[in-house]
Amino acid sequence: ALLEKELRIAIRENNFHLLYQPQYDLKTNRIVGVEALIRWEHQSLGIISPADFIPLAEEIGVISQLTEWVLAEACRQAVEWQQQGLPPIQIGINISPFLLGEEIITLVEETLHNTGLDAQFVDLEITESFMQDPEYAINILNRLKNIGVKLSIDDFGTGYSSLSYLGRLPMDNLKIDRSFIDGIKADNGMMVKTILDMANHLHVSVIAEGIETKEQLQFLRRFQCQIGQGYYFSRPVSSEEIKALFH
Ligand code: G
Ligand code: G
Ligand code: MN
Ligand code: NA
Repeated sequence: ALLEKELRIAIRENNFHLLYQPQYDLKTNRIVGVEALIRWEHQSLGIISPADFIPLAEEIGVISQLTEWVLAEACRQAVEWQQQGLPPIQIGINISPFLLGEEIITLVEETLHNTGLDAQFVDLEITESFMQDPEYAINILNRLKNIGVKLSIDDFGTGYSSLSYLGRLPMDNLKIDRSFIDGIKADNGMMVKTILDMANHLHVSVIAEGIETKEQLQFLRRFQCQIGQGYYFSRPVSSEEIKALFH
């Protein structure tokens, strides 16, 4: 209850900030995108993980206000980077499955309009749990695609394996959950290879998450995974540090 109260206050006062984790093209080693990750540092409670407060925000019905802030801040930052002369990169934004409905369409449209960011630079990350009602999901996702944004399936492989309609989802990227990258040694990369193969057939590109070792990176390169992110490259960092990576 304390955390609930503090979360409501934090939302009212925008007491959050975003960190950005770079995503690398594994062929060229260039940064092609960043994932925006929300952070909450409470003045007396300290750092509270989004793994704790995002589910709470969903539960108490404030996730839409929170996402509104994340979207606006991430898009504003992307525009600022472009104005500062950085090459345009894509910005990954996590979208709670709770929000996927009519509301998110308007919110994305309005945010793009207000910030002036071109839709092609936004990559909405959506987990598989949203796909429980496939017909509904496909409808909403198609409408998001019509705005011009990119769509990624986040944490792929950990949710509802809805292989039967995966090919009907208008997805641009599939983000392999980091548990599979972590498991490369144990299973000789069997799962990763299988997912890469499937993605290839579906004409979606793959973003490998949670790359922590050189061996994992070499394996992913060898099997032509397109994009990677993880502590091996960089932890999530401030917007200033992202800028510095381009100099
Ligand atoms: O960055 P970190 O590993 O602490 O994130 C923990 C979890 O919180 C991850 O599942 C991540 O997707 C989620 N998360 C981080 N930032 C956001 C955000 O802005 N919105 C939503 N919905 N989830 C986020
Ligand atoms: O659920 P989602 O994939 O959005 O979660 C992203 C989270 O993963 C971020 O909170 C980020 O801090 C974390 N993360 C990013 N790279 C790595 C990594 O290499 N190893 C681990 N363990 N976590 C990572
Ligand atoms: Mn994500
Ligand atoms: Na993920």
